[in-house]
Amino acid sequence: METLANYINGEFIPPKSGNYMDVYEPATGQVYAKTPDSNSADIDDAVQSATAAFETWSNISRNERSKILHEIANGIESRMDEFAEYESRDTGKPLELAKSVDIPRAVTNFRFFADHALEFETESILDGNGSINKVVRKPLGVVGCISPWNLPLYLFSWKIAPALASGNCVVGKPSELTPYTAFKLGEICQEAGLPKGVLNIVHGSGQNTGSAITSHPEIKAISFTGGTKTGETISRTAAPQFKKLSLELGGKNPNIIFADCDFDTMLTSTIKSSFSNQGEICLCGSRILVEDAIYEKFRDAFVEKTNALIVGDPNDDTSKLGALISKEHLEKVLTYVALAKEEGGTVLAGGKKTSINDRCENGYFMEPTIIDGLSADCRTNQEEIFGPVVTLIPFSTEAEAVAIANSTDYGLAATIWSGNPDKANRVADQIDAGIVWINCWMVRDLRTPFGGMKSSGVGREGGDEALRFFTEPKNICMREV
Ligand code: TXE
Repeated sequence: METLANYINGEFIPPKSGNYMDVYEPATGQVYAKTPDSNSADIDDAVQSATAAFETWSNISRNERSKILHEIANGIESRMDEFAEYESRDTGKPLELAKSVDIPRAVTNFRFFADHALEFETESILDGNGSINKVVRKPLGVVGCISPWNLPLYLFSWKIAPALASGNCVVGKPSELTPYTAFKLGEICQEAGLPKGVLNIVHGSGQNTGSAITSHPEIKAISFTGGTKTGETISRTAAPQFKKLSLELGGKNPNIIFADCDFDTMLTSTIKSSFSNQGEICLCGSRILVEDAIYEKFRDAFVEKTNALIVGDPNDDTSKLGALISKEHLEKVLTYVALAKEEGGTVLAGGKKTSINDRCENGYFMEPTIIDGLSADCRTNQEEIFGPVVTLIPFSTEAEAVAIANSTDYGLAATIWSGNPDKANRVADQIDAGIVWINCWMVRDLRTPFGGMKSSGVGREGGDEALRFFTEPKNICMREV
């Protein structure tokens, strides 16, 4: 059995406590590795090495930093298949998805910020009375990046890349459920020539390792993606220390389908937005709002397509859904199906745990599930399930669709399907969400702001927003003599 190590000051080292946690392969239910459960002593070491590296890293040219980030991207790309296998093994997601989305996007994240940091502009303001204000942006110092299990390297790199590109040194922690690609990233950094201590990857639980990062006085900012409850806990520790905080939290995203949409394109996309990555993407559309006029037509076609999706071994090319992340998470998702029934819902498709033969017989698989007949305000329609479960809700007017869409505590993303651009834009304008897609889903330009409103988070990632987050502006006002 493989034993993972922390990557601190450019070296792979064991946790000081000697404590480890089991890493499960969700598709088989078997433990395949041990990962450190690091504590504050390990975080102290990581912060110390990051602090020592900061002087040099923040002062080398942006071009130099950019070159090294490109080398990291190249390194991951050259081991694309291998990394995709690791990611699929850790998460249970189809290998094909890890190959086509997760790992390519991690490569793109490093490339994008390597280039974008070179184009990042600062303002200078002339006041008309002979003074010039020059705004300079300085890196913060040592920052903490904490990421979840659903898109492990994708989301880890989405934080690390802008932090490094803007001159910070990082103490990063991947989810303890999916540590492997972050562990291997250490090798890539060594090969890419990233100076020691610039990036430190410390493994462990949220309770021990995560909270040691959040509470460390020398860590100037926390960039976090994960559950809303965890976001609250982190805020309680970090806010009184006046750390900068970027929190990307949960969602309960509406997918609003008007009768005048392009039905076939909408249907194909809605299958993806419902069940990609077993529904374990914060941007998945979990509440499908359908205009009365096409409710039955949509319901029947959607059920048919959903029933045709193959849940199977992530290594099989035919599998569209793999395993859920853990036994506990599978049980949580099944509990929501039971709750939906109690709340008066009808299960139109799926609803059950499913078994896959051979090596996957003990894996955490579940049928893609569709439920209708629920009120918009019941718990099933209000709480994030984060699995392959969607609900159908009919509506008759634009105003009703907007009211239902906005009726949850969340405000991350929304999708609107309509052949009428005026209507689609009017509705988009009224939806409380950080991202609204019209006639598409998951189309991402990395320059755009990414994040949520309400309980879906604070702050934005992506493009200039991320570089602003990881830097501090200083205004230098000079009076011309
Ligand atoms: O998230 P956690 P989990 C949501 C989704 C899911 C729920 C729980 O609803 O069911 O979150 O998932 C670290 N201090 N999303 O359990 O616990 C933890 O170790 C510091 C939405 O994975 O929030 C991990 O590295 N860190 C989301 C990271 O936080 C702590 C994607 C996320 O873990 C900590 C994933 C603490 N006290 C889940 N406790 C999205 N929006 O993309 C935990 N962590």
